[in-house]
Amino acid sequence: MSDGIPCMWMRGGTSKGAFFLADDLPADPATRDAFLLRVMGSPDPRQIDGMGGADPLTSKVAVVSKSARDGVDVDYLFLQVFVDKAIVTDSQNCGNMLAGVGPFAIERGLVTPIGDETRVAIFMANTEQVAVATVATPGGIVTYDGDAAISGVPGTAAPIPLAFRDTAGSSCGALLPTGNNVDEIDGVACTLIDNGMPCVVFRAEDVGVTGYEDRETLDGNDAMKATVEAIRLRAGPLMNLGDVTDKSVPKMMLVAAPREGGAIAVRSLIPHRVHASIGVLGAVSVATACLIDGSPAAAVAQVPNGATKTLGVEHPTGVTECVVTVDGDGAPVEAGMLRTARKLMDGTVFG
Ligand code: NQM
Repeated sequence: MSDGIPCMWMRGGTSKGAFFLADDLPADPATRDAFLLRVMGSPDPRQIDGMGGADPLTSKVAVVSKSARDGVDVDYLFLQVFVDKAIVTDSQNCGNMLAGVGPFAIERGLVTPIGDETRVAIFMANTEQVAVATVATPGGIVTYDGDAAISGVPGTAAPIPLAFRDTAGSSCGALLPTGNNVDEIDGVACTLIDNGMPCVVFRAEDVGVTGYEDRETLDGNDAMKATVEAIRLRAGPLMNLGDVTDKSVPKMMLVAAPREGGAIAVRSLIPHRVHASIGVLGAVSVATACLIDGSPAAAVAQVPNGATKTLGVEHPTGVTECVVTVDGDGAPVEAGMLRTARKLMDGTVFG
């Protein structure tokens, strides 16, 4: 497609990518996906002929439109553009790109700012759930400047608190899709869990690593990655996700005891590269796994008391705090996380 399309490039949380109005993109998904592959420069490990940053965390797309749903402002469809394969998938959500959706929707006139903080209710089309973002709009104008710091991003920016309800079973139909707290796959005790992101949670030591390695060290460990991928391919159908060969879920969460004052240490494969930090809904899901009796996560986690728990998820570049509220039976009912976002470019992109 030689004609360009209006596009805003934004950092959302610890991810980065393209934000489009749905009406600006081709309506036919195959034509749209071919365009997005060209925009990112995929498939190519360097994405040299496109805008992607040669990393799954910077090869992401948000498609936003005004919502027709009651009490909801905008609909958000997330698309992951694979770096080295010609795949564009809607099989997952992205809570990091979600942080950019509120500011983008206000900037594009889909939402009218109200006062110094504008609440934007966002329907996450991938999993059909609603998240609420609070965007700083002093004087009725979006600001990206502020004092909030999140691990994995240098400096500070305006805070964008995200609140999630009813994320349990977002893609798998139930928080624990097999009905079990623990399933054994290839001899490894795993918790198959979905509290916003389908995840397989297991002890790092059970696949031969400590869980404290940096991203590069784990990314270079081909033997560990092969073991984890075999578990993932078996877990997919058990989690009601079908054949996950060409899907970006489930995420693989290698856990260990916390060392930095948090609740748990995690290294996540998303699913073929190690995350530089941790996904938002991935963090919510692994934090929830810490609350599941007998799970590999609970065995090493430090969990605070009380119905509203702040659980620090330690990752390769810091600690991400996740607030999970549980009901009288200990079941998670609400989760929240602080994110920030930044507008990087607003213009025309060519595919
Ligand atoms: O889990 C990466 C990210 C994500 C997803 C991934 C995310 C989430 O950090 O909600 O944000 O797991 O593919 O952007």
